[in-house]
Amino acid sequence: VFDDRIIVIYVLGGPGAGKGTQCARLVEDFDFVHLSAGDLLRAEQHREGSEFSKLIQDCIKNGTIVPMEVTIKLLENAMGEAVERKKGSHGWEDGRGRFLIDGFPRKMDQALKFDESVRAASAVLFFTTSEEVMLKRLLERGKTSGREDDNEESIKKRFVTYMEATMPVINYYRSLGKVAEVDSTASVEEVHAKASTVVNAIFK
Ligand code: UP5
Ligand code: MG
Repeated sequence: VFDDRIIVIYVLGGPGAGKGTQCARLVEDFDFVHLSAGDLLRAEQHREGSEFSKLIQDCIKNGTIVPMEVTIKLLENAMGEAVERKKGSHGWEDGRGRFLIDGFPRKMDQALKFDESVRAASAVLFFTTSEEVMLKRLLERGKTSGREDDNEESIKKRFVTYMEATMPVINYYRSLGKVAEVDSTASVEEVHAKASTVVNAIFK
């Protein structure tokens, strides 16, 4: 469990909405540690001796959600390591640790569990655009990404999971007044400008 010096912002949005791209940009402006749940799962999938390799691979290919115990453990470990790393260097400027948790929580049970047992999120940064735009971006990326889920069949499944499991999470945080929505249809620069404004407002 992390105390109230740690600030967590969940970054959500459909597959290909631009979560990872925007998080990377926000890290440059604000002193965030960016943790992508998908990247952590892919690293675990390829870690030699991991007992979860096959499970993670199947879930990612089918666009389904890896059991939360696995993902939460990976996130918690990565957060702990980041806090230690920061202590070892000069630390966070104002003593407050800032995390962007990208692509998580994707399902209500994960949201409640993480908020309660790791750290409650202060806000949700929600990137939105049409499925048409997301599909186009992912197919384009698929030409070079090597990601096993950047093909039309997997992408369609990811969209279904997103609508069925993740939208309820966004609506839940919306009911708590925690969601800041950013249209991510425009260029990376334009979206970044809007996202920066939103993050500034969160820290006010
Ligand atoms: N691009 C980005 N922004 C652009 C812009 N404004 N204009 C033009 N192009 C833009 O962007 C996608 C592509 O679009 C890139 O090529 C980029 O250059 C371009 P990116 O920033 O990567 O979008 P992102 O929203 O991060 O898309 P990603 O594919 O990562 O989203 P997913 O949510 O589908 O993938 P994630 O890695 O989070 O999860 C993968 C799988 O892991 C899940 O399907 C699931 O099986 C599993 N998972 C879990 O089980 N649990 C978790 O908690 C998390 C993941
Ligand atoms: Mg991503």
